Amino acid sequence: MLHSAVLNVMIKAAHRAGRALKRDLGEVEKLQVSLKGPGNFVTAADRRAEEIVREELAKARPGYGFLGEEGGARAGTDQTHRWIVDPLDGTTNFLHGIPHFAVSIALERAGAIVAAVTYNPANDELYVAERGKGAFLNDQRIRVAARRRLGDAVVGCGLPHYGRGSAEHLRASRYEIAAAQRHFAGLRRYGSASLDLAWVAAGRLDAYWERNLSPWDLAAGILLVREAGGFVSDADGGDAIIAKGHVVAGNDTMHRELLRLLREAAKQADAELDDAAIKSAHSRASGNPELGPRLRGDERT
Ligand code: LIP
Repeated sequence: MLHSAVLNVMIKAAHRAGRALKRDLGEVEKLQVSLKGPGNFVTAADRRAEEIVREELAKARPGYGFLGEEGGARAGTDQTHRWIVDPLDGTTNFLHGIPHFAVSIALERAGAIVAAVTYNPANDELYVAERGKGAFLNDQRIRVAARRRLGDAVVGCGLPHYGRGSAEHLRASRYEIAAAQRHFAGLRRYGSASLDLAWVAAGRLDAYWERNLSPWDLAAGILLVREAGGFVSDADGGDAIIAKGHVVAGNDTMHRELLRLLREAAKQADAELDDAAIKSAHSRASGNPELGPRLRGDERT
């Protein structure tokens, strides 16, 4: 299949980094059983993969800026182009030997994502898109799923976990999960935002949402979903996905309905907080020393 020159550069970089990660995954599997675990090794693998991607991209387009998860932002001489790169999205999966992670590369031109590559080296699945040219998985055209009934839909999400996410985020996610459980046929949490978005583009997931993400988790996936005919926005329904770090994606119906459910969940979470604050104020006013601290403790969950 014929790709543009710049997409070929991105594919080459993803393949090279992916090959290195696949070799490293074998090592990670051995290190699982060691007392020290594979932590340091994975950090080094992540950095190596970013270096490979950066080097490969810089060879072809030396002036472009670069934003990577590991090395941060590097300005280029060309002010209109920037690579946004996650060399290893799904680090926790990788660390545990779970073969669901990706090298994700996006090209931004004058603030808009114009090309995207997301590659899972473990199963050799390569997702690519260019603005206006459609989205492809291993050279086959992909489209978002056509399902309209929430009760038939399988939806992906990302959830706050140990060391990640504020108390507010945790509280909201409890209501979001409950809403998803009430309405959808299935809820999945795979641990790699770039692949979740690629899977929405490929019609495997009917919809997906996650908060608290970074630009490199999101950039390529936004274009993949749009080029596959899907809708993607921030959780407020706007276009500030990268700036706000939250995302909702699906076909038009799923996207709209998921946004609605998330708004309702946010209201319920706010009401819980107000309720706890009122009860706490009452207990302080009535001088009940038992009730106040206990309720304040509940707020922290
Ligand atoms: C993960 C992100 C991933 C997201 C997960 C998690 P990890 O972090 O990279 O994209 O879906 O919720 O936050 O595993 O790479 O540290």
